[in-house]
Amino acid sequence: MENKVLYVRLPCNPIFPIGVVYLADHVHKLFPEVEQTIFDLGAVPPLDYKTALNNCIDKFKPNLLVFSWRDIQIYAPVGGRGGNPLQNAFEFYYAKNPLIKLRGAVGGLRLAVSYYTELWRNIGLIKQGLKRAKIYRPETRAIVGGGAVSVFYEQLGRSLPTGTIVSVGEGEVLLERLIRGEDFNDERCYVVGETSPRDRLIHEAPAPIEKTACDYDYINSIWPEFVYYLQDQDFYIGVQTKRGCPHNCCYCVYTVIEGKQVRINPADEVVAEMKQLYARGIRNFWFTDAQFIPARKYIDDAVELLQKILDAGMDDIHWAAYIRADNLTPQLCELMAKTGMNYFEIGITSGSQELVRKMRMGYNLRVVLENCRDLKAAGFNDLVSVNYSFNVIDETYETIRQTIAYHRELEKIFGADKVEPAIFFIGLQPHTHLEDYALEKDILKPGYDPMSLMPWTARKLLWNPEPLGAFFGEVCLEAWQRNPNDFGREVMTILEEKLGCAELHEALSAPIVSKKNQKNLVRVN
Ligand code: B12
Ligand code: SF4
Repeated sequence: MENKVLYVRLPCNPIFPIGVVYLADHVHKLFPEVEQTIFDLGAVPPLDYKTALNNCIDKFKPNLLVFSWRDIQIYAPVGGRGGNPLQNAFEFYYAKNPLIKLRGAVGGLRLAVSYYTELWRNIGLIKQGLKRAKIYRPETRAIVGGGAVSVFYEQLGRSLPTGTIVSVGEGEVLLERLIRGEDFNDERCYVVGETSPRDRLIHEAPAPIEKTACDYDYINSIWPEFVYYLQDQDFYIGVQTKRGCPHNCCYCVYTVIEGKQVRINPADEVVAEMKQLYARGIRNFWFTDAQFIPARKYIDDAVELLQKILDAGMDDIHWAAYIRADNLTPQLCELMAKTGMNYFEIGITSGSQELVRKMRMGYNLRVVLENCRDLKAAGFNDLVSVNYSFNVIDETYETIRQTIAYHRELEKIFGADKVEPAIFFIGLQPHTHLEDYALEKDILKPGYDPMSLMPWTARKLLWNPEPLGAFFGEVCLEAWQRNPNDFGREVMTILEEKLGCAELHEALSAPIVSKKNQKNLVRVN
């Protein structure tokens, strides 16, 4: 019997399901005869998940179920699906007032319930889907992948049905092999109950495939709900322009999931893809790259792409991305402003050059400031989100003062209302240098469960170690109390009230430390 592939995007906040769209497009280009359907649970009300999935399977009768699971981790300084996770956790851990502590405990409990409910619900949907599809095609296989699976592949396998293929990173080649009926054991995957994940599986390099423009006419034909994403004028549709990030930031797993080898999607193909969306009325694009300009040597690629976007006549679009602002030139800044970049996130993590170096971020903060000035001069007048994660490693009152000085300088450049300090606390992820560091320092024990939301584990995974942990806890609690709607700015204000502000030159200089004395953030891969 012929292959029929059903892509199920598991429930998710309304983010465009670019992963399954690209997979379906890739498979179609290689195997035009294979029938495919995309079913997006992100566009279905929660009460209808089970029935809607059953109906879809009854109608389509697939023999390959491709489940895409995007996110699991929820620590963020914003309201998540079950409330504000960071606030709840901090109230529970740090509040002195017993009533607030209790509120934190209740909130945390509610959150834990919602977290575990979502986890088990998604696993339940995979089991249910597989069982249903087997009624029609007993040989049906389930394969799971996506961002969440890539991070937690070792843990998730334990709860999935025997025979399920658990995939890490990009799924294009694995699907190709499956459809051809070829052996796929050397791909970044394992089969529940049959094989175990190889040691350091996630560190294996992804296959170097060259991406071509997604064929949205075809996608439209296999995905009736596509139009749902076209209706909202404020919605940012994902377009990938490259894969991979060469950096080594201590807490980051993107560089491992996507690999360190940067693979550029040809600019003409990216533009051809955007033009199809543009023709359907889309004006907002999110370049979903781990970093839009991963290093200086990719500046020319970014210039080429943006110039081609202009040449294609798409001069009324907006776009956003993660930007390493150390890799800009005046020419690129001009093109960014001209092509309508209206939001970007810089993940400098700290405004202290010394800490930035210790965290292996590879940023030169002075260069970031110079480039931001160029960007402003080029006419950029929109929002910048600067991601700070306090207390990652070796934070002191002095480095906090430096971060404040740095942030105030960014405000001088862009305007205080345009620079949004996004205060994150790192959610420790497996396969990162920070995990190695935590294990080495005995903060975590080998065999810990990185998915656990039990308070004793979560307290360590939500990275805010002592001696400064309690201090940050109290500052954040005060910020939520004073101004919950402008949390990030309020945190900066309180920190400045308490500690003052360093001179900018102190923030920008990192004293050279001899190798011997340098705090060792564990081995390099
Ligand atoms: C861009 C991005 C964003 C953008 C998205 C913009 C947009 N409009 O699309 C923004 C900034 C908005 C964002 C927000 C968040 N994000 Co985000 N984001 C990313 C990032 C960098 C790229 C995702 C992407 O679109 N890639 C491009 C597409 C093509 O790849 P893909 O979807 O992963 O699909 C490929 C593979 O995964 C695989 N695949 C996918 N499904 C399947 C299924 C099968 C069976 C197979 C075999 C393969 C497969 O093949 C696909 C094609 O190659 C990833 C990190 C990363 N580098 O992967 C994090 C990531 C997905 N985000 C993550 C998280 C947690 C979030 C947030 C929840 C953070 C927060 N706490 O607020 C939010 C909220 C998201 C929401 N649902 O509301 C996590 C998810 C895992 C986790 N830890 O739980 C990731 C992995 C980062 C991380 N390491 O923690 N994010
Ligand atoms: S630059 Fe960004 S994507 Fe790359 S390793 Fe650092 S944090 Fe991760």
